[in-house]
Order: sequence, then structure tokens, then C-alpha cells
Amino acid sequence: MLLFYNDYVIVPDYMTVKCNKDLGTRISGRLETSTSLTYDNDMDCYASVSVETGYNIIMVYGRFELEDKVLGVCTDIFNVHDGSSTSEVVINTEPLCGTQPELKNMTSSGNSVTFHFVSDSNGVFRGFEIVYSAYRLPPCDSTEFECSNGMCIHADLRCDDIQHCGDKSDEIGCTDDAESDAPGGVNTGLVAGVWIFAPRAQGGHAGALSTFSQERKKDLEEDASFHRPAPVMSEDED
Ligand SMILES: [Ca+2]
Repeated sequence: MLLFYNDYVIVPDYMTVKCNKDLGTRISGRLETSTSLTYDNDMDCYASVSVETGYNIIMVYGRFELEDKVLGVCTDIFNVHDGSSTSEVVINTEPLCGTQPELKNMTSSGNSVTFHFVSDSNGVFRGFEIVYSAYRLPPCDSTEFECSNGMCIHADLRCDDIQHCGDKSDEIGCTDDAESDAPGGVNTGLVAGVWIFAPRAQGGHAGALSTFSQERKKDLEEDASFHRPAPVMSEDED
């Protein structure tokens, strides 16, 4: 059984903030490179995350914009390791860099992964956004939703405006799809660098909204691949 899914007000993790941290055990979460519009030079950060034993992790990519290769070599590099440290084998078949608007989903072989990002001393870009989620193979239990691709994810991840299945099936057939024409739904605000949103199905935390960054919203809305912030299981431990 998955761990309790307790909040829809989202605090994404940023590699600039959680550099070389273990993010703990989650049902789902979202990781971005930086709280700023671009990542920093000279970063060398990993972030590990786990899901409950018996589950694997699917990673769905939104934005992925790193520096292009120089003379055929990635100078800003992203890798996903198949376990709880950077000494584990890399899941992606080659180092990831450049702009990749349709980066394929990745899955882990176990219940943890470690994201590792390195940037060189010049050339910064918007970086990446990853939604990661616990999944297992059927039969799904009553607390789970069965994706069209056969993965069981937590039922609360259905119709929350975030693609967790990797095939969009958890966001198909939701009752109020007409409310949003964007893949990620309606972004509602950026408060102190943190996206706050009101889940469509749950009603939730719309009252938590305060200030609003039009500039950031416009920037994100122009990015068709933008995913909504993903739910996290609990407060982070720094
Ligand atoms: Ca979802």
C-alpha cells in the first residue's frame, strides 16, 4: 500500500536548493533545476528520491533545456542513476544535454533513483522539469489507478492536472477538462518561487493564492511542454 497522499499545495524541489540531498520517500514529486529562470554555472548536484518498497519510479519530463553539445560533447550534463547514489548505473542510454522537447519517460528497476546535474563555467539555460511517481504492475488495488499502459499509480494522482502515467491516461476523461486548454491546466500563481495551484478535481487550496507573477506565468504558458507541480508526500526535510 502506498504512503498517505496528504497535500495538493506543492513545493517543488530545486536542485539549486536540494543540492546533494536525499529527498526521502514519496508517492510523487517534481524536480526542477533552479528557482531562477536559468540554472547556475558550475553546478554539481545530485538529488536522490525513493518510493515505497515494491514500487518502481516512472519519470515524465516536461521542460528539458540544457546547453547544446560543444564539439559533440555535453558540457552541461544530466544523468539519472538507477538507485540511491551516483555510483549506481545510469538509466539514460547517453548523457543528456541540449534541448529535448520530447524526452521519453524513464523507469527505474528498483524503488530509488538519483538525479545528477553538472554544469560547466559558462552558458546557462532554463534546465529541466521532471515529474516522478511510484508505480507498480497490476493487479492494482482500490487505492490505485490503472494507467492505459498498465502501470498502477496512486488514485489521487488521477485528474490532478499532472501527467504521472507517462501516457496521459491519468488525465483523460476528467470531468472538467474544458476548464483548461493547456496540457498542464491552469497555473494559478507563483509565491516566493513556489508554484501554487488549485487541483481541478479536489477543489483544494485555491484560497492559498496571494501574489501572482505575470511574467513567470507568461513564460511558462509559452512552453507547451510545461507540467504542473507534482504532489509530494510530506514536508521536506532539509
Ligand atoms: Ca495525474
